[in-house]
Amino acid sequence: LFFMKFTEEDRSTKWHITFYISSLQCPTFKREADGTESPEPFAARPSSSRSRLPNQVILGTVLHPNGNITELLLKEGFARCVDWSMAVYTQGAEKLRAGEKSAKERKVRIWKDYVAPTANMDQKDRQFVAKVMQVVNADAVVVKLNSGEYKTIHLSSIRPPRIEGEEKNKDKDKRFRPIYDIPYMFEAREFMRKKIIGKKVNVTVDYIRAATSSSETSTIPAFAERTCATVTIGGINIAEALVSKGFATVIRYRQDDDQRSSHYDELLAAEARAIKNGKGLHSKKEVPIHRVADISGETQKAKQFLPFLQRAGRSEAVVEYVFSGSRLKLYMPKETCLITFLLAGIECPRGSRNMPGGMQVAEPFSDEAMAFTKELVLQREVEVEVESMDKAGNFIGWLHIEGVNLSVALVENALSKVHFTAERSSYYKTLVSGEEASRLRKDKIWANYEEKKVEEVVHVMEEKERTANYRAVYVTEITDTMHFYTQDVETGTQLENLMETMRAEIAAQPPVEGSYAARRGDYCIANFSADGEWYRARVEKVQSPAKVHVFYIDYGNREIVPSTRLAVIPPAFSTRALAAQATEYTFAYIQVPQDEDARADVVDSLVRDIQNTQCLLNVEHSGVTCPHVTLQFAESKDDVGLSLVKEGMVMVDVRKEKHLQKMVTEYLNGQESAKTARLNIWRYGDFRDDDADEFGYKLKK
Ligand SMILES: *[C@@H]1O[C@H](CO)[C@@H](O)[C@H](O)[C@H]1NC(C)=O
Ligand SMILES: *[C@@H]1O[C@H](CO)[C@@H](O)[C@H](O)[C@H]1NC(C)=O
Ligand SMILES: *[C@@H]1O[C@H](CO)[C@@H](O)[C@H](O)[C@H]1NC(C)=O
Ligand SMILES: CC(=O)N[C@H]1CO[C@H](CO)[C@@H](O)[C@@H]1O
Repeated sequence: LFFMKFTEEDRSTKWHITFYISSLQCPTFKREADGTESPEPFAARPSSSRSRLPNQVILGTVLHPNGNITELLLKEGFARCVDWSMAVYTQGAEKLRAGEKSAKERKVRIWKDYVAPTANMDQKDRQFVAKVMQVVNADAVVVKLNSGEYKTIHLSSIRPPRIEGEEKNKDKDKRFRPIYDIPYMFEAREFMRKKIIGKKVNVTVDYIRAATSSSETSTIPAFAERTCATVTIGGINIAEALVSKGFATVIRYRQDDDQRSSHYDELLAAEARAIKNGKGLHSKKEVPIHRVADISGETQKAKQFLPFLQRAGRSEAVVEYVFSGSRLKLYMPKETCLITFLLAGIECPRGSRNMPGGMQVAEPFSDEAMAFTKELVLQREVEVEVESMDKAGNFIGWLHIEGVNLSVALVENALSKVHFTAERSSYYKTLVSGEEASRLRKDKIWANYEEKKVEEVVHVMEEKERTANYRAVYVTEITDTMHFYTQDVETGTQLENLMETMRAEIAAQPPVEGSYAARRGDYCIANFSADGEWYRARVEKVQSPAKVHVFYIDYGNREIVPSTRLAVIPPAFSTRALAAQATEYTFAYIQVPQDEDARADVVDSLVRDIQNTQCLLNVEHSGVTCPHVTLQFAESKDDVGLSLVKEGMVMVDVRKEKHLQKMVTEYLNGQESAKTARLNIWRYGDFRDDDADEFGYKLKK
């Protein structure tokens, strides 16, 4: 709406003002090559001879008591929206787009042949929720669909930061890495990564950009086909957020080009704001520079850096790339460097690779291991503990993400084996028990394992009879995983004597508090919190001087104590004088319930029945971490494991060795009676394989 002010003399003049209805373009007359003009469909009769916009125009809206002319023309398919003018339209742009949209959908007038860019797509392919697995550069994401399939999605209508060709080749000696070397690319990627990595997003496909070849004669595509979409999280359009921060710009289109974002006007408005506020790419300030030292594969540099990382303890890192299940590229933000990192303690199946002797085929489950690692850590913030380095300058260590140790997780998921070098580490026990569980489940890499092993065992042991040499032991400790520690009753007095003299000697010459520096693996004496007495112990881990993890070698229990409660072990009482008295065992013929609650019930009942009591013990067969045994109550001579089976608290682990069959049968009979009586785990009946999972048990086939 506009007003004009007329002077006295103007009143005598007749005025004719031409102005344009803002935001519209109506069909007009095209000038043909021969100079004649021909009308586009639905063009009005020419009222004047001009066919091009003059330099200075007046834009306006024509209002009529019946409504809004602009909206009406759009809604009836007489006109289409004009992008540049939409941006200056002060209010209600969405109403105009909606009018145009309605005309398109109804295919009226100029839209009679209109086909929407995604018209031939299924609704479920057009709009869906998916999980973001990776942020690619600064304008695309890889998402995981509900089907488990991965798909690359480009953000509609935006262009990421870029630089021209020559810039790129400026410094020939330096490897060009777009993410760090293109101004604002890193900021853009980080912004997206922090906001959406690992999260569920809404994807609305706007258009599919067809593949284009690099030249008319070439068949090599310059661009592969792209799925372009509007990606939102919690109602925020990621592309709009990027543009408003000045981390991307908006692509301009031909007027009739419909291959664009469904929120195109918002993108334009965001860009206008970013320009006005001098954000990011529109800023007049110096561009932020990321001087990143790439020391992956640089042995010399890596060597200098190693002690620094080792001393640092846990360091922050972002996983930039996953080469395989156990090989990663990390960005260390504090140190601003890139390193190659290998997971310690495990043997991960290798993918196919080129070797001097030819192509090496991939080991089974190498792809699964890689997918597992990618899903868990790619582009996530993690913590690493660097332990050492290999000859090629790759760092080796442990990687933690949200309380999960990746090496342990791979082993627990049957995607890696424990490597012997893990023995020194404080994660060894966890690794080994994870491996044992995977093997029992015959999962993935262990699918064919047991048969082979049992055959060997049977072969060696066929002639052998089961030996039953029960000896008296004292059960001192029961762990959460149903392992237990015992002392031999026979050497019991020796231990008592040793402790008595040791304590007397220490009392006579008390250690200076705080003089002891704990080191992993060392034997020492520890002042046990429960009774304030000295016991022999071994340091398992030094988290900090205030948190030292100790293992009481004569009793099998563990504790975290400050180093002030520790002291040097007097040599006369070392393990040479008397070996560590606690020995670790686990039960033969029974499966440790995987379900935590079920396991806790069993452990409670064991603590009640046998902790700090004398029992009889017989070794049945060897195991990965410790011997598998049967225990008998000292008085009744009843079998402890069998009574658990009979109560329906655990399931039988069926051993195949011939000489153990009599025991196995006895246990299986006990299990049948528990099933019939529907005791404990059998209270819902005999569950099938599928249910077993749910209850946390694995039945053997
Ligand atoms: C005409 O449309 C514009 C934009 O949608 C709006 O701001 C204006 O209020 C409308 N006028 C009438 C009378 O509907
Ligand atoms: C996806 O969109 C729906 C409906 O618009 C909304 O309820 C939901 O919260 C959105 N989800 C995400 C992850 O943004
Ligand atoms: C063990 O430590 C406690 C508390 O620090 C102390 O009171 C006690 O005397 C210590 N015991 C021995 C035997 O030194
Ligand atoms: C110290 C630590 O982070 N340990 C973790 C290693 O990974 C396992 C399994 O993922 C976790 O249970 C441990 O807590």
